[in-house]
Amino acid sequence: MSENLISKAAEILKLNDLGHYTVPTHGLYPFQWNWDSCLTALAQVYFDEARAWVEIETLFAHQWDDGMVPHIIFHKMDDGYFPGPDVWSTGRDVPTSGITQPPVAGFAIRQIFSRSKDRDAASERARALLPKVLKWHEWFYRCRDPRDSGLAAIIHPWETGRDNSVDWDAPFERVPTDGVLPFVRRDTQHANPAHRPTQAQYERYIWLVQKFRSLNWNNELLHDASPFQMVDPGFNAILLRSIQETAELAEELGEHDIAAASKAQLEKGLAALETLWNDDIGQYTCYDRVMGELSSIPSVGGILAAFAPIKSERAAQIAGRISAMKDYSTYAVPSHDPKDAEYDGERYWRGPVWLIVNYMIANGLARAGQSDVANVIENDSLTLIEKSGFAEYYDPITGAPCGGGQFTWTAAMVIEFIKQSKAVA
Ligand code: 9WN
Repeated sequence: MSENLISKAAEILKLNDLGHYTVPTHGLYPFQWNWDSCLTALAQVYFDEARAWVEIETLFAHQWDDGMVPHIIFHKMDDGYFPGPDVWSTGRDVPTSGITQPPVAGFAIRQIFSRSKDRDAASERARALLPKVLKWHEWFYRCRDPRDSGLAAIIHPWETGRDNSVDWDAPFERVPTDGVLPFVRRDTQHANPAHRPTQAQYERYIWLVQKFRSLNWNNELLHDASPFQMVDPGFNAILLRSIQETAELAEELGEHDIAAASKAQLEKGLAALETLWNDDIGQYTCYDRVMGELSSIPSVGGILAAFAPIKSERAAQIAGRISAMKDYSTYAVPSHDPKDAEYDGERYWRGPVWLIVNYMIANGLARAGQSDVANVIENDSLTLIEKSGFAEYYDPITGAPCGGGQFTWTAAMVIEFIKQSKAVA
């Protein structure tokens, strides 16, 4: 059974592999996406170590001089996606978007390094990537935390990767739409519009892009100029876990300066993450930096915080929260609490289950000793695949497949779940 799933998943990785990078799925997303690539490389390493390194190296070849690693690399033109390079207009030789995505690269690099059989090549390639990863992490604290709070903000919903989460509804009221140039969406031609963000949300996505473009993508200015500055616990948790893995890998490779810098970031960031704990709902929640308010929205962003090395007491509370939601949803972990009025089981990040999120939560919980809930998440994830194939996301009640199909990171997570659970067994 699991061998069969692995070979089907491997076929999808191959289908979407363009040699030095992998597209999330043909048609809907025809370029390289940042966190998709890093999570995909986790699975590539089981079949071809060199190929896994190339996936990450290609991404870092497009790192900006200031340290940012962009969220999309437009390696070759394809007008099937909006917004394309002309809208971003970042002025790069190989065009990229001008914002970033959850920094899971540090985690991925350490995992690929640990699993690699060719130790010399792994050391050499990891050593070359380490300073670049550190530079990216430093960029977050310099450009996205100008008041030194220990937490990085996102300035566009696409940066968290949870594009239309309910978390962004209130701050989006501050984002105007006047001056947005007319555009034609392409996503709704590839996927069911009922599974995608609304037109009103797209107009605000584009207003922010135009605003940042008018500031020449100068990251010294963008944070303070943005009416949208949100501190997402899940995003910060990914950053912190990557920082922790970077510190450990750097130590292993004798890169003591990188290790020391990373440890200092980790200590400060973990203490700051704790300020996002929301006792009323028993999970972390987002903080609106413009308003100075902790939100009370029950989205998966605050559950994903389990990916960071949080205190075991917190991991236990998050495990409890997932179990409680399981009583009224069939599959763990919904991206939004089904009991909340804003829940929508098929619309993207407003309810559906995403395998990458499940993987990171399960991984963190297992490390924190919460293996019962981690196993529930893994079983639900694999059941969804058997029932509904390798979709982009799934309705947490019916298990129906939503969004794009033949999805790379979904396939990668299937391989990762199965291989890792064998490694533990
Ligand atoms: C915008 C590629 C990406 C993921 C994101 C997901 C979706 C893009 C879009 O697809 O976002 O970046 O156009 O909808 O929300 O997490 O990285 O799979």
